[in-house]
Order: sequence, then structure tokens, then C-alpha cells
Amino acid sequence: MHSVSGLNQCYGIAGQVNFIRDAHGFDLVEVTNAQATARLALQGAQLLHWAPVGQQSAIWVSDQAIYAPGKPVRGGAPVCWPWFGPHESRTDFPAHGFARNQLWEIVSVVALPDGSTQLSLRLPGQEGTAELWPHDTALDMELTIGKHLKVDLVTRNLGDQPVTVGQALHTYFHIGDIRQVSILGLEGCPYVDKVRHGERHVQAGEIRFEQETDRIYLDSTRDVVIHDPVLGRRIHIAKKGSASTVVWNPWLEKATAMKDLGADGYTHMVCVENANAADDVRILPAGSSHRMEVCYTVAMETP
Ligand code: TA6
Repeated sequence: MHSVSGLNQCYGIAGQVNFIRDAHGFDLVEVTNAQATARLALQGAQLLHWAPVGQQSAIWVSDQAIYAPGKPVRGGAPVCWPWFGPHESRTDFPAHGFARNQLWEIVSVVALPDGSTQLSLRLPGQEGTAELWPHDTALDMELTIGKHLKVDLVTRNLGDQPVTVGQALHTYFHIGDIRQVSILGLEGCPYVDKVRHGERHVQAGEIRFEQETDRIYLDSTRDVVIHDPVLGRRIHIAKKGSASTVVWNPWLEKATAMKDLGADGYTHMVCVENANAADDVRILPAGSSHRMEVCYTVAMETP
């Protein structure tokens, strides 16, 4: 079990990387460099804030969020692993796997020559997950925080049998108004529509929002752009190692029923998740690894 002072002694960088225990009792790492600020909870290795200098945070966190041990905070960038969505056979297993509910360990903290900061974290093998996940695997996260935000998730199969992994970086992006946002880059992609009982359709044109939207886009390897005319910016999402993208907004009725999201929070968030989900889950042969990468960039619209 780490202590904040111990973490600062081992990994703190004066003026750039600081570990704190916040008012909710969550241990966070705060990063401030010349390019951006960021904040990450060690529980779930959950990014809670990333703002390039001069920008509002690109990451949304509910102001009704509940901060409880073993539970993901509503918002940020929860790590869904080693399955996405409900478990394929066990309704008593946690949705989206267990990586987002558990305490991660810091592996390294590096101030990079280009002025960005790199954090590496590991999900340690946990008591009590053997039933959930009877496989010998390891999961690492590498975050590079600067004017871009890069998040790599690396799964290693340490066992002697193939293992199938589903995952997503379930990022909640901060937007001005869901009714005015559009998402580009998924045109022509087939998708599983979870609002319409898993029906499969093909995306025609850009994505706009006027109701609950919960889709797993397949064959999606191109860059995706969130166009936010209210905040006057575009958030570019480039990825590797992922051919599925999840797009989600709960809309009013669902959001109202979620005590940690609240009645109007949904208007200021949209989830665009690089994933290995549905047809895109990955089979890792024994001894192999899989890296899923994503890079976010915020571009202000010129007035
Ligand atoms: O990524 C979209 C989704 O799978 C939705 O179906 C909804 O369940 C959302 O994730 C949030 O899930 P959570 O378990 O974090 O409440």
C-alpha cells in the first residue's frame, strides 16, 4: 500500500509532478508542465483532467460524481478491461471489467525532453480477481501529457493459453452542448446500436445527437473529430490497435436516472471511446502482447 509522501519521494518532480490525497480521500497525481495540466486518480488509473495550456479541460467529470473505493468516478477516462460492457456470461461480474475499480501502481514518471510528462502505471494482480479473470495477464498504461494527450494500454498474455481481451478507454469529453456537437470520421462505418437491441446499421454522414445514443462502431480505424461549435474547438482522436469506437450519450431520461450524472450533465459530455469491443475483441496468443494507443489533440477554431 503506497503513501502519498512515499510516492512523492520516489516519483515526484518538483514543479511538475505531485501526488496528493484529495478531499474525497482519493490519491491523485497532478501534472503541470509548460504544455498542459492533468490529474489522474490511482484508483482505476482514471484520468480526471487534461487541459492544454490556454484551454478548458477536454475531459468532463460529473459534478454529481460519487468518489467511493472500488467504484469508477462518473466521467474522466475509465479503463474498461478485460471486457467491455456486461460480462459475456456472468451477470454478477462488474460491467466493463475490473481494471477501473482497482488501485494501480506507479511504475515510472519521466519529464521528457520535449517538455511533456510521461507516467507509467500497472494494474497489479489482485486478490479476488481469480474468479473474475482466471488468466495470467498484465495490464500497463503509459500516459504522455503535453499539448497532446497520449494513452497506451498494453496487455501481456503471460500464460500458456490464448486469451481473449475486450477493452476501451471510456473517455468523457467536455463539450459545450450535446445538441450542437457533431462527430466526424465514422461515416460509412457499420455499428451495433445498443439502444435498438443491438441492431446493426451503417453510419450515414456525421453523427449528431438528439436522443440517447449508444453505439459500437466497427471497422473504425480513421481519426475521429468531435466538433464543438459552442466551445469553438475540435478534439482530434487518433488511434492504433483499435478497430472499434464507442459513442455514447445517455440523454435526459437515462441521465436523470443516474444519480452520479444528474439531469443536465449529459448536455456537456460525450463519450468517444477507442476500443477493442464486439467483433473487435482481441485474441492474444500465449506470450504475446497487444497495445491499444490513442492520442487526443485540441484545436481551437479560428474566429
Ligand atoms: O460506453 C457506453 C456504455 O457501455 C453504456 O452502455 C453505459 O452503460 C456506459 O457505458 C456507462 O457504463 P457505466 O458502467 O460506467 O455506468
